[in-house]
Amino acid sequence: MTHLQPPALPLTYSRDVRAALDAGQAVVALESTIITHGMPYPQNLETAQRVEEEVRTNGAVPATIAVMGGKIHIGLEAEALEALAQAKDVMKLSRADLAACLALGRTGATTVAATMICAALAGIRVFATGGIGGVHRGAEHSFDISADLRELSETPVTVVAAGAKAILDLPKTLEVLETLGVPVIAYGQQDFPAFWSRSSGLLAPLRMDRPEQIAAAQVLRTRLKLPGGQLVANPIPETAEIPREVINPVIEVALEEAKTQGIGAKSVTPFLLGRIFELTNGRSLDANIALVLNNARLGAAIARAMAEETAH
Ligand code: PSU
Ligand code: MN
Repeated sequence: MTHLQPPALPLTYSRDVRAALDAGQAVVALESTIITHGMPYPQNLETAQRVEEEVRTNGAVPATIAVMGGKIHIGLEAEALEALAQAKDVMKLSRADLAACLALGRTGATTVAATMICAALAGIRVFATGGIGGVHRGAEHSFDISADLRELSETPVTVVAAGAKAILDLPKTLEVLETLGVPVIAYGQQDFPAFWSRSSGLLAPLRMDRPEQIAAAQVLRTRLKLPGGQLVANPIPETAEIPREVINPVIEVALEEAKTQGIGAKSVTPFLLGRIFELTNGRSLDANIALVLNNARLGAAIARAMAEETAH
């Protein structure tokens, strides 16, 4: 009896990423919402290129993920990255939108949740980004809780971020992560970082100081049949930090504007980040770039450790 082959996944790989995966080498997934819904052109393109370069310099292959031309791209060739950075009408894709974007033949940028889904499909287990989505302030009224949190509990990818974005309610975000069984690991310190600042004033539930430990924990999680990934909270480098007392009043102003202007749903995060950029005269963007580069370095180290771990 012949078995029907399942239809091929709508994935397409860049040459580098295909070769690295075939050889069992370290690969780090990168999201694309940060490119299309986070930074203005051309800083978005320059940053994306620098982040990819940072991953390479640290011994891993970068796989920037996006939906273009009816396919999920695992790694973008240089021209595709340039096209995405200038594209108009790009959908912001989370778990709910990924299949719809493909069906519509539209261009879509992947959030943390969608990047995790695509990375896992491609066999990539480490992903570096800026900050994850979480529980928004006032969520007790708006119910606005990012799908990123549930994704971390379901999809086996270790996400390296500078904590959750400080525009969020961080205590509630940590509570939901705990409820969902997501390990939250601060890297090299006790405190949970707050994106632009090194500390949120909250303790992280777990601390690790070496990439090998983080890699081993992800491998063990899967071996124990625990679904889901891990959040690695890597503090922004000191030289780029914006102290809490400086950024907090700015966040308050942006939140107030979002409220009066009735900004909701998917637009909240891009709106707030955009306003904070304007209100800090670009300082928040410089900090954002520095922390993403820092996360790319750590992501590469974890991916190398994971490639070692599974080679034995
Ligand atoms: N970085 C940006 N802009 C963004 C995001 C990151 O500069 O919009 C995205 C991330 O991709 C994150 C998402 O996964 O915000 C969370 O959005 P939401 O709260 O709508 O789930
Ligand atoms: Mn939301």
